[in-house]
Amino acid sequence: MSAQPGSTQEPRAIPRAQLDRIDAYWRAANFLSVGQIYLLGNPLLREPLTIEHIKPRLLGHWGTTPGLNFIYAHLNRLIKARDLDMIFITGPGHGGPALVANTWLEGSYSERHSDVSRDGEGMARLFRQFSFPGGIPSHVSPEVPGSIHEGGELGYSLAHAYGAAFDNPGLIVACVIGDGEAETGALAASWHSNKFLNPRTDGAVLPILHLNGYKIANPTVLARIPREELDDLLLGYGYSPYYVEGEDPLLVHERMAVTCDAIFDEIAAIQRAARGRGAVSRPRWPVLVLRTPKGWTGPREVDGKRIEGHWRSHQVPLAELGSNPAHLRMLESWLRSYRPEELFTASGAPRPELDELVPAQRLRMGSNPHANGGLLLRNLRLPDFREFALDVARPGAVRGEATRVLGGYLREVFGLNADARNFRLFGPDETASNRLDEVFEATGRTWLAQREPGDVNLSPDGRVMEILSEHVCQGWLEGYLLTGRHGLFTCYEAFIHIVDSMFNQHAKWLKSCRDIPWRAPIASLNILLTSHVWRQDHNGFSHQDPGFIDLVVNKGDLVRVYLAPDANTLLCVTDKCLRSRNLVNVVIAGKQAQPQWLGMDAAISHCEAGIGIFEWASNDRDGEPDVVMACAGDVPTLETLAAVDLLRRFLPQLKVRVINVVDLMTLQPPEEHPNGLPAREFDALFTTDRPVIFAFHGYPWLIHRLAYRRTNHGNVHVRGYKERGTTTTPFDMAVLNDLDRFHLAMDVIDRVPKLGFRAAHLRQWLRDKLTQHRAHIERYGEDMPEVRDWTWTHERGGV
Ligand SMILES: Cc1ncc(C[n+]2csc(CCOP(=O)(O)OP(=O)(O)O)c2C)c(N)n1
Ligand SMILES: [Mg+2]
Repeated sequence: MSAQPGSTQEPRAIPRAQLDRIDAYWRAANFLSVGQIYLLGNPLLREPLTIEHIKPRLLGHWGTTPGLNFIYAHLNRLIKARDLDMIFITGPGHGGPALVANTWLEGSYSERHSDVSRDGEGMARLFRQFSFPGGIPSHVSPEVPGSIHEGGELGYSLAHAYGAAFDNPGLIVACVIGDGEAETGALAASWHSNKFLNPRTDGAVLPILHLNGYKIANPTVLARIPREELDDLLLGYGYSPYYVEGEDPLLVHERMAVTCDAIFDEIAAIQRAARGRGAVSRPRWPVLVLRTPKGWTGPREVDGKRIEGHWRSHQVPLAELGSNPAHLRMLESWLRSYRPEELFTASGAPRPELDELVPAQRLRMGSNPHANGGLLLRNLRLPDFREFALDVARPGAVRGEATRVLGGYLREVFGLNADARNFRLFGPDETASNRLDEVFEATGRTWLAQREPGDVNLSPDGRVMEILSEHVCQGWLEGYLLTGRHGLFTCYEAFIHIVDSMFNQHAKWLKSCRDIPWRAPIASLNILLTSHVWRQDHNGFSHQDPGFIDLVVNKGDLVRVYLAPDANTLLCVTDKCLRSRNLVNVVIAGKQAQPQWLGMDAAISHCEAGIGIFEWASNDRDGEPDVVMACAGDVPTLETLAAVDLLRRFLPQLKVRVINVVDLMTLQPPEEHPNGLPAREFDALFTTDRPVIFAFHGYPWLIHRLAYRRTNHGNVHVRGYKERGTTTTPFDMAVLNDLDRFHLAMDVIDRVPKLGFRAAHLRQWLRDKLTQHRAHIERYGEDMPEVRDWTWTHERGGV
């Protein structure tokens, strides 16, 4: 009888010896997991357990661990039997002890951490180091070989798994999903990734829904709906569910082995069919539902309360070892129930019988290079971005749409890397809206679901990945990067907040990797934010939020934030981002037509420094500036230049210096960030005593946060977004937030002491302009022509 999807598998003939071997392996992993949580000494229980052998603080998570160990052991059998190239993603990443135990058993751990040898001494270290000061974290952190997923923050396992599988046709990604994790929005959306996986050119993902019934202190939704409903759900997501259930280990081993054979036969058949002739269609991929008790094989009951098969097993089941001798005895009998004397040699190494389940060196999941993606990383072939430059004969002479220009460059990136198949663009349905649609000349939108005649650019081979879930976009890209490829995520600025926390987690991963020498560098996470706060002409307030960068800068030297004032600077910074490693790069650039300021040579110099004086807009060359006008972001740059234009026309004696910031981190001191400008250079630019009017793309206080230690900080006055938004004209958005040219010019009058009463006439004229503006837009519904059509017309260096 072969296993059929949708039903629990009846036991069938799998040689008993094989099942015993799997069981021994599982017991060894369980023993090693419990040892990590509890033991400081006496690792092999060669003497009776006493309180001196127990860690003073018991930290970790038992409940999920036996299930993870169970799955790992069975996957090893399949890898060996079928020579599979497989990685393991642990959704419930709090089950760190399981993955540490398994990678130690198979030898991968000791190869990466030579001090934790595969013998009794190493086992003692293995136990001691877990969740211990100076040791390793409790989760499946980067220290764990074979991990690309820490799993501390639940929800992203399946998106990571698919990201890893894209363009890796030989790879199988086994992905354990906690039944609690499955309640998250990110995970719920990730099931749909199967509509984006090409069975011919991508690998396979095997989702394993770990239905252990509980979360921390509650049952899980999916464990408490009728089987038919769960079946309908998974079928509705487009999968073929297979079920393995039970509590009796030997029976469940048998069911698992039979079912996994059927599943892997099915995966092989799907791939064979797709890789033959004919059109590629979307298969119904298998999903495995494993329903076993939480805390399986642990204490059944403690102090009259149920533990095994209950949420109480989630963390550390026996917590009063010091004060309650009965607990200590229970722990000892729990550990001895795994019969360690049958599993480990006298010296503490795993017995040779266990080795029989360990896959070949290169196929061990803890040593799979896909899970240390930097090892497989190939540089992108990048076109010369100068070839895509807009010709800007003089500042303001032409108008252009920055992201449209970038689209041409990205089209070429796709073309040059078509054979390498290692670059993808991710976004929630906005590639065209963000005006990057030239990429569709080189590739399509990935789409394995149904297609209809009116569809545009949908293709099973497309490399532009659009799903309306920022979580899934971000998760796919992370998985893709962590397995050694490259990509770019484009997103509306306001909605990138949806992945705030995912950004945090990825940055933490990168930071930890810095201290792990065997983790090879990976391509940076590149995020392009466009359709930004200042130009939400169609959408208004809900779409206006520039706060993502406030979060991003918390991650210090791991991040770069680039605010491109025009198209050529956007080309420069994007090229830089695609070449960088181990960073998160956030680029903000507009998509709307606006005057272009820098020719390509000027843009390159400007981006190289990250900050600089716009000489052509300044008139302080012969002396000291009376005021510094700083700007960061495309709309603030435009308004600053328009303000400078007014000031120079009406107050020609005023010496104005214009500074533009492309690389926001230059504002930080160099001790805080590698791109920080040295104090002397900063003081030379911003002076030590002149007023600085700073027009900023985001919330004003970010500039103060970054620059608060600078000498002239007391004179820095920042204008930015102050949460005044609506559906209105582009210029009115600036006016509502006091960032417009008239307000900026008034700020100068108010802040430069010598102007005072001399500039009173101009100040009044500016004030009246704002009144005219209001009347005009309320009457005509668009900006005054003198505002809308303004551009820079001064000759270089003078009025
Ligand atoms: C996004 C997120 N919210 C909350 C938590 C806190 N938390 C840690 S484990 C856990 C329960 C997880 O349950 P499940 O996914 O079923 O895992 P398992 O039962 O295998 O431990 C929760 C809520 C978290 N880690 N991540
Ligand atoms: Mg659970």
